[in-house]
Amino acid sequence: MAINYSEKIPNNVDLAHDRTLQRALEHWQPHFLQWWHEMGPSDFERADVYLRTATSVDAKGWATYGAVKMPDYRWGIFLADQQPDRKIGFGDQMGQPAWQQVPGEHRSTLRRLIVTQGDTEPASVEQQRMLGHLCPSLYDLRNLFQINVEEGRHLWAMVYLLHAYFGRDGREEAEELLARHSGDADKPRILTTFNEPISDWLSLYCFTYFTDRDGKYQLKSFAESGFDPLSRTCRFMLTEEAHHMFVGETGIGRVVKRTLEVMKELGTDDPARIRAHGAVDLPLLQKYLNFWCSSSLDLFGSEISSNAAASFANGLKGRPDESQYEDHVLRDVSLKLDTPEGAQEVPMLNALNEVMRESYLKDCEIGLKRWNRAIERAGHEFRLTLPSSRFRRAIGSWVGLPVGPDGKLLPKDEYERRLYEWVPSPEDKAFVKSLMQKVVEPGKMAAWIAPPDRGINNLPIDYEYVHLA
Ligand code: BYC
Repeated sequence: MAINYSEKIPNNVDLAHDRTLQRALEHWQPHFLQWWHEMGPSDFERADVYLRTATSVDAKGWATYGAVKMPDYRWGIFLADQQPDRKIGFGDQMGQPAWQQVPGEHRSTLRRLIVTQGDTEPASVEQQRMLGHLCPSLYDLRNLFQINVEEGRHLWAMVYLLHAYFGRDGREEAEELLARHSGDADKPRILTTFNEPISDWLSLYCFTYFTDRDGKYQLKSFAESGFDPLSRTCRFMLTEEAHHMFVGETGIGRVVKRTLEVMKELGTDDPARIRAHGAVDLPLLQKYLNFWCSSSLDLFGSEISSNAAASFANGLKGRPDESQYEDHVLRDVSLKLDTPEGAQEVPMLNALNEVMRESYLKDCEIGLKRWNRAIERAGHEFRLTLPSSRFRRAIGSWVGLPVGPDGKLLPKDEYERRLYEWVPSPEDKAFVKSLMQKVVEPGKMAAWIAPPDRGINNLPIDYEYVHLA
């Protein structure tokens, strides 16, 4: 179904034929806009931004480009097309028809999952609120805003589900999604990573590389859900998500490229000289990777989780790309897990968070291989790595243990003494912050980052992607 843009809330769910739902969402809409005004990108409301907007959910219409002022962006409700006769693809009810309504017995679990997903979307916009003032180029500024408006739309996607399928509880949860705030002492966001400040662009690239990739995995696991409206919503969200990870991967790649140029120019790999020249030395980049990767690993939950087991067995949350597996019930299998107490044989159902975390880590390797190839080609020995999944964990069996990024247990005092060898110290952060000087001349880049290989939608790199008012 094409998206109807003449309505107050653009949608492809035939909202006009459900007056009660339409009214409820139209009541929430001004609250969302007020939140955007107060907590969204600071100060750029009058700028014309070259944004893509979905005009339909198919390949032709999902990316239509044009200059838009962000408050006028048409946030709406877009579900991927329904697959006729879709069946539940995993768990104890595998093969039964997918649910078009919420099964009563799974109501509170589904609501908790949808709320947790929904909470991350506005949280990320809040985290990135001030970055526009420090942008390394207009190209990057536009990408930031594209991500921000789409995270806003992903909030709409979850709020639609809450309003349409969870009655009064759902409407209350939708209000709460605008009331919690990233980093707020009294009402923080639900998941820890979404309360971490993102105050520089190196953090933004790491966040979009690692944390948005968790988003990809979580959305893929919901795309498998037996609750069909959730599956369809997440399938369309995934189309948009790819660009966010692209910003992360190419962003870090451009930082590496620029650093290698500076190293060549200066004929040194001495971090102090590279910093003095206004670029990010590779060991510093490694610390940022360690920080955001380890934080994002927590987002998969505990290695051994009865929540994960129940969600899978009940057909609510599958594994990403469930069809690639042979066994979709997992009642008779187990997995050996390394825990601080030694190897442990765990029913596979209870180990699904870990299964997902491991496939996520494999996906994370792809960018590292690419960046390391560039470093190798430039003739340097240094290699970027992913930290061990036991490092700096705040969730699961390794929580709080003094483990280094190589995965080895250390004496507590050594761990504490050396932590700033592995994650950014206050001085590192201050240095990175000092690099963040706003560059807004079309085609110009900040000195710490190389230009992208190409512009957006086949436009040149020096196109005026954001026309500042
Ligand atoms: N921080 O059995 P456990 C994205 C809680 S990113 C704080 O270990 P479970 C995006 C957990 O809630 C994707 N608390 O784990 C990216 C539970 O509390 P309750 C977001 C945490 O339940 C960038 C308790 O610990 N989507 O889209 O199997 C920009 C024990 O739970 C954390 C989702 O996360 C944490 N890190 O799995 C924008 C999908 N981890 O309920 C957007 C929805 C765990 O006992 N969420 N806890 O009070 C879920 O599927 C699950 O809730 C989790 C946890 C995977 C997060």
